[in-house]
Amino acid sequence: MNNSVWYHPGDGYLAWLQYRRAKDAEAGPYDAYHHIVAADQEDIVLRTAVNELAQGLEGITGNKASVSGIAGTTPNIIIGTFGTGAVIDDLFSAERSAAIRAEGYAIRTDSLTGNIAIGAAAPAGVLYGVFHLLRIMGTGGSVQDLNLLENPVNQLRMINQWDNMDGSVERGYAGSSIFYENNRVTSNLQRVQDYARLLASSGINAIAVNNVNVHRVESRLLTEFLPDVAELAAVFRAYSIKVFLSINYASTIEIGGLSTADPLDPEVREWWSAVTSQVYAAIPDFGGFLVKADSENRPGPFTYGRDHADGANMLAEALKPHGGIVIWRCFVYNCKQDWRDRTTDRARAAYDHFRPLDGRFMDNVILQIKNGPIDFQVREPVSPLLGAMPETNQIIEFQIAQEYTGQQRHVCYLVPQWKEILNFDTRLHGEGTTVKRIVDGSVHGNTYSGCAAVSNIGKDTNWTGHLLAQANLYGYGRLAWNPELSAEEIAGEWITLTFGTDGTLSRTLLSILMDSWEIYESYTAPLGVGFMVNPDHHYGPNVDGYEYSKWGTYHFADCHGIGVDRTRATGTGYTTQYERVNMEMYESVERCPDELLLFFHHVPYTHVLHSGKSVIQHIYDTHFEGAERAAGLLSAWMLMKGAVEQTAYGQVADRLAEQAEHAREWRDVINTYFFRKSGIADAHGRTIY
Ligand code: GCW
Repeated sequence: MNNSVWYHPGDGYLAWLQYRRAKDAEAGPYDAYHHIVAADQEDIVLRTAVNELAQGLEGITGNKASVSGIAGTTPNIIIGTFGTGAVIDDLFSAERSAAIRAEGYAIRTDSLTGNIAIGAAAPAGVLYGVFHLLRIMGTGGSVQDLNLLENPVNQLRMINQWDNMDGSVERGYAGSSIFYENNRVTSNLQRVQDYARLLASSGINAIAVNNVNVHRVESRLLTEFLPDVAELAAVFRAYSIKVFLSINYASTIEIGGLSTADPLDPEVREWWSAVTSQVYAAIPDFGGFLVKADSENRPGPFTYGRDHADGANMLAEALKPHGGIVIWRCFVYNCKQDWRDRTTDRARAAYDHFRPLDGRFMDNVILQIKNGPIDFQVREPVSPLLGAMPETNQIIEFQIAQEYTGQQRHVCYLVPQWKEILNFDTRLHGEGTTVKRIVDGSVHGNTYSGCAAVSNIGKDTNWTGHLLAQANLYGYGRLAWNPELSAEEIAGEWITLTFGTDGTLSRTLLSILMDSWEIYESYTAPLGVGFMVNPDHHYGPNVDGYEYSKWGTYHFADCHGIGVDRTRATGTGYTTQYERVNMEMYESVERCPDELLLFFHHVPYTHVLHSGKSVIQHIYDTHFEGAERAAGLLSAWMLMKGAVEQTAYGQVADRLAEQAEHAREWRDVINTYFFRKSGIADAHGRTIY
C-alpha cells in the first residue's frame, strides 16, 4: 500500500491490514507507543519490520511513530534479533531466546517500564512478531502483560500462483494477473509489494510466481526474463518470502535447443545445471523449481521411459549446490481415460505412481500432494499418499482459489475443510498419525515439510473478487503457521481486522463464514461423489457434464442407484491404499461416513444413511435446505446495511444475491435429475421439475 492512493475505504484493497483507528477504550494503552527502537536498520527485512510497525501504529493510534537505535521516554517498542546488542538481549532470558527457532519470535511487555520487546533469532521472526503485535492491537487485545513465544509449525508455507504471462490466471476468479501483462513481467511492482505484505502478515514464506502449466513464453522466465524475476524476488525478499519458478519439464527442447529432455542425458543435465547457476547468480536466495510433469498433457520423464524420481533428481542435482529445492507435483493420472473402462480409477493414480518410488528421491526433492485423490472437490477423502512415503519429503497442496467451491461468486470459507483434512488420522504409525503431523514433518523427521496452496487473488481491487474470499487467503496463512488455531478463531481475527469491532456485524459475518462450506456442499454434488459441474470452466450444475468424458470423474448414476465402488471386495480397490483401520471403515458400506458414501460405494437410492434418511431423500432435503440457507445468507447480510462501509456492503450483497439465485439452479437441476432417474417422489411433495 504505502504510497498508493487510489484505494478507498471499504473497497477491500487494504484487506486485513486496515489498521483502523482503535476505539477510545482500546486506544488508551496503545496511544503511549510512539517510539520504535531498532538497533539494526541495515537488514532489509528488519527495515520492513520497522516500516510496517510504524505504519500500523500510525493507523491504530493516529500518532506518527519515531524510530531510533536507542530507547526514548518509556514506553517503547523495541525490536531486533538476539545477539546484536544488549537492547534486545537483556529483555529475554537465555532460556527463552533458545526456544525460538529460525522464524519464531517472542513478545514481552516489561511491567515496570511498559516497554514491549519483540525478539527473534532472525529478521524474519522480527517481522512476524511485528505483525503479531499489530494483530493484537488491530483486534483490540491487551498489550499490558504480553509474554508469548511463537514458532511456525510448518517450515514451508507456500503460495502457488497460477498466473500466465499473457495476464490470464488459470482458475483465477478475481481479475487478471497482478504479475504479468502482455507476455512481460509487470512494471507495477507496487501491487506486487502490497500482495507481499498481505502474505507475510499471514505467515507465508514462499511463492511460486507462475502457473504450473508452463507454456512457451513462461519457459523463458528462467532465461530471457530472469532480470524481471529478480525484481519480483527483491520485492518478496523484503518480506522474507522466497521466490520459486514453475518450470517446463521440456525446457531443454522448448528453449534450450536440444532435441531431448531425457533426464539421464548428460547434455540435458548440463543444460539444467548451467541455467540453474545463472538463476542463482541473479537471485542468490532463489527457492527452487515447482514442476508439473507427465500430468494433464504436460511433458515429463515418461516420454523417455524414465520415472518421476529420475526426472525430479535431475533437477535436484542442478539445484543442490545452491541450496535449492525441487517441488514435484503428484497430480499424475490418466486424463485420456475411456469412460467405458470401469477398472481404471483416477483416485488411485497418485499413490500407484509414487508410492513405489519411496526412497529414490534426493533429499532436496519434495513431493507436493493435493489434499484429496481427485481434485479439490467440496468433499473428498484425504489423499492416501500423504504419509505413505516415509523416506520422501512431502507437502500438502490446498486450493484457496474456489475452482469447485463456488469460484468466489459463492461464499465458501474453506478453513473448516482444511482443518478436517489436517486432523484426519491416517493411523499409518498407530493412532495419532494425523495429516497435520505428517505435513509438519514430525512423523518422519523430513528435511523439508509444510504446505502449499493455489492463490485466489487477481487484479480486482479487493484482490479476491468476493470480499469474503479474503478470509480464505488469510486463513490459509494462519493455519499453515499454526494448524491448531480453530476455524472460528481465524475467521474472528479476519473479521475484526477487516471490518472493525462492531459486535452484530462480527457475529453475522462469523455465522456466514462458518456455515458457508456446509451450505455449499448441501446444494451441490451429494455425499462425496464430486464434480457434476459444467465441463471446462467448472461453474454451475451439470450432472452428466463429465460422465461420458475422458477425465475419470464419474458418478455412475442409473435408475437404481449412484456412486463409485472403490472397495477391494467389488470395486477398484482404492480403499486398500489406506491403513487397515481406515481401509476397513471405508470398505464397509455400513461404517463409511455418510458424507463420503458415494465416493466409496455404489448404492441404491433407497439405501438408508446413518442419518436415517434414504439417499434420494437426503439429496432432496439437502438441496431444498441448501438453497434456502443460501438465500438466508443474503437476508442476514441485508440487515448489515449501514453497519459496514457502503462499498463493502454492496460487493458482498451482489455476490450473495448471485449465490442465492444460483443455488436454486443447483437445487432444481440436481433434484430434477435424480427424480427423473429414480422415479422416487419427494416425501414432502415439494416442487421438482
Ligand atoms: O483442477 C485442475 C485444474 C487445472 C489445473 C490442474 C492442476 C493448473 O482444472 O486448471 O492446472 O488441476 O492442478 O494441475
